[in-house]
Amino acid sequence: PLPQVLDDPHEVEKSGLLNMTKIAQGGRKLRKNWGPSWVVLAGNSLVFYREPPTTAPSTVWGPAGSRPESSVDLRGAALAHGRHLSSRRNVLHAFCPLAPQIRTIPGHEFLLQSDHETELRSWHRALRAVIERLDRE
Ligand code: I3S
Repeated sequence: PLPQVLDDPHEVEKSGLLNMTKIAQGGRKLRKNWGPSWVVLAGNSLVFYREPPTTAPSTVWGPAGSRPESSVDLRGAALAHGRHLSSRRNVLHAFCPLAPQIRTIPGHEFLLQSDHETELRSWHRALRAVIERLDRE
């Protein structure tokens, strides 16, 4: 699914450095593996890069020429506070179903975390706005 977004880049709505761990993939629970990630919100997607861009950010998809580590489709996604899933502070839990309209099918789940509460709140708002927009489409 990723080449499509690279061929047709959407405007970046938000990007920044967060701590991230996947916790489930295709409904299968994964062992946590927290690490820093350069996160880019654009179009229907949330894209994860290992490194922040070295050149002018915001209009490009992460570092020029670098491949994303992974990405998720936000259609049908749901957000929740991650307090039940982590001892860390300011944790956001995101669930992305494999089929956008079928939220009962297990999908991908990950946690986003920042030491700065305002930063995590602002990501929560931005993600919620995109998910709500996609819900109306
Ligand atoms: O949900 P858990 O199992 O308490 O998550 C912790 C573990 O993943 C731990 O690694 P080990 O697999 O070596 O136990 C990590 O170091 C912790 O960071 C995880 O918990 P937090 O509360 O940081 O999400």
